[in-house]
Amino acid sequence: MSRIEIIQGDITESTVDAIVNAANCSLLGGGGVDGAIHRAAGPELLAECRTLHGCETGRAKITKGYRLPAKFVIHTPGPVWHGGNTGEEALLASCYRSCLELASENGCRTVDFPSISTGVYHFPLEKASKIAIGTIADYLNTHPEIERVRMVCFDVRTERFYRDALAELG
Ligand code: AR6
Repeated sequence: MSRIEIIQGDITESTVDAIVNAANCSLLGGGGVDGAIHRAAGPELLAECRTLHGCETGRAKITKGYRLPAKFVIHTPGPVWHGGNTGEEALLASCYRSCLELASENGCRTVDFPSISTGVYHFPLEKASKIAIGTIADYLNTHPEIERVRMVCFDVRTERFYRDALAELG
């Protein structure tokens, strides 16, 4: 059975070891899924984020989940899409890999991701879904400690692209 699953839903409701936040480099909150996570986690999350002094695009940092059902939040700033010639694809893959590495280091067995960079940052959804699924599958191949990774898609269109990308893996 595949350890990668695609669901539609709101990631702030995920009861898992870690959810991923599609953040920005300040790590001080924003709109989209970032705003929703900060609202649901409460002000203690922002207080911990202030101690982290930001994060580079493609890297990740971990905090507690506070009022969220998830134990941890892994914050990763995805790349802004500038047309594809500024390393966007490698940076997006690096986001997924960095988050999974932090999950492993912190004993997380279940991890939920949102669709990083495909909202305000305008990364094309088809490309992003293939990079996400490919990078997650590669990581899971060599890391049995992670039991399940889900893509939590906020809307049906996003869900369809991730389902197709997963189906292509075979
Ligand atoms: N659960 C799951 N997915 C969600 C939720 C939710 N509650 N809310 C939105 N999404 P975006 P980005 C989806 O724009 O493109 C922020 O201001 C959304 O429909 O949140 O990486 C940050 O601070 C889309 O499919 O993230 C940054 O400045 C996906 O999450 C910037 O936006 C990502 O959309 C990051 O932009």
